[in-house]
Amino acid sequence: MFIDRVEVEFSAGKGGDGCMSFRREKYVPRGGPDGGDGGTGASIILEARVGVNSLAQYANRRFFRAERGKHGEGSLRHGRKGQEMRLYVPCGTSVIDAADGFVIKDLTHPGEEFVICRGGRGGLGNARFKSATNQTPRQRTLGADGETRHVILELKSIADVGLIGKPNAGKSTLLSRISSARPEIADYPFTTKFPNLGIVDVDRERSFVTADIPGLIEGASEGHGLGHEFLRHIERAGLLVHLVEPTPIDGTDPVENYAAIREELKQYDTKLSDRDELVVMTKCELDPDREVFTRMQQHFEDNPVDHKRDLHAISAASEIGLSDLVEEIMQRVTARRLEMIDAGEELTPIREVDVPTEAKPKRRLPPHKSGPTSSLSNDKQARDVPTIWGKQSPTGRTDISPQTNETPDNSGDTDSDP
Ligand SMILES: Nc1nc2c(ncn2[C@@H]2O[C@H](COP(=O)(O)OP(=O)(O)OP(=O)(O)O)[C@@H](O)[C@H]2O)c(=O)[nH]1
Ligand SMILES: [Mg+2]
Repeated sequence: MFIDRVEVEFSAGKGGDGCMSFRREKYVPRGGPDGGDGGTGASIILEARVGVNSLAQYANRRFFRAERGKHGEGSLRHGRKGQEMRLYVPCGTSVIDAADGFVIKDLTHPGEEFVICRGGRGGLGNARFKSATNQTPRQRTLGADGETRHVILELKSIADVGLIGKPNAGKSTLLSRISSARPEIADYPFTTKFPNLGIVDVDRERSFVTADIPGLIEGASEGHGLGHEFLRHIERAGLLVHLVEPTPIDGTDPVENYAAIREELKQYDTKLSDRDELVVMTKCELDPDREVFTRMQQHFEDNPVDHKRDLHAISAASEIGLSDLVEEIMQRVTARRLEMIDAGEELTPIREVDVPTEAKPKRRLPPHKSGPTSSLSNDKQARDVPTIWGKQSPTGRTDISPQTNETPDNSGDTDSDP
């Protein structure tokens, strides 16, 4: 299930209470205060991760509570701190304050993380209060409450290109032809109900991410069709590819359809309607005389605002114009990426393999196994081998006597003695 907006409440763990205790032991007079501190409560951390594609794990759970710190105990034992709670979200998730609506954090890069709720501090045990003038302190403090936050998690997909157009225009078909994504395709409107992302590999070095979203219709801003909420998934895209089919099944005029979708974009956000746009006439084999194509060109000439828009004709079915379109998109995406780099912005890696991973910390060996004397380690010493005679030479080697089981001949020496 694809979920792109959830409302949840996060509560960090409470700190453990400090302990009040005195050492009482036989033969230990005046043992003194020995109450330990409480442990810190666990914090909640949100981390963006490549491979997490939806907020589905938050859909059926309203509250997330982290572990509390344990209380302190006597004999100066401190309470254990709570185990931090790390939650993963897709790259492109905005964390929004539910009450005031401001964006707390935008998690766009893989590995980007932040502490959304900090755990409460543990209380102090009475041993902390001892002093020359307070030798039997009966004070201790209680653990502090952890932070609580009521937030909205909203996913705005990260894509370089957004495909827009009326239902049935051929958006999903185009995505399936140029990338390895396999969205649902059918000859009825609103086949696509949630965004699909696909990576288009132009050649070995160059690739871009494309987002296919549900079809827009006139009045989408008033809730017609599937509404226009899903336009947020192309908000981050630097280039819009507007698909227009020449022979809509509902018999509407393609040029009017184009103008209606432009109007819907303006209604959603003027920033989105001002974005760089390529207009693509799909199913061009159904318009052999290029009659609709010419009318579309005429429309751009008549409308100074739309004058600069490039018009392409493609056919996903007969693969006409696809490679030219992909090359044109790649060039525009590359130009935008260079602009972003010049502006000091960081580019988001598009594949898991592109994400820099921290080198694994080397396992530390104890000195007797890693130092210069490691060869003398007990592990590498020759083992005593039990023998039938049970005799061992001082070098550690077992002396094997001849089969006759004779003892070394010392008698001669003895005899020679005077
Ligand atoms: N003849 C022809 N048909 C096409 C072409 N491209 C797509 N189609 C057909 O057009 C129909 C709609 O295609 P989709 O890709 O599902 O259209 P969509 O824009 O994703 O539609 P929604 O998801 O409903 O918004 C399907 O039956 C496709 O087979 C083409 O180049 N030529
Ligand atoms: Mg579709």
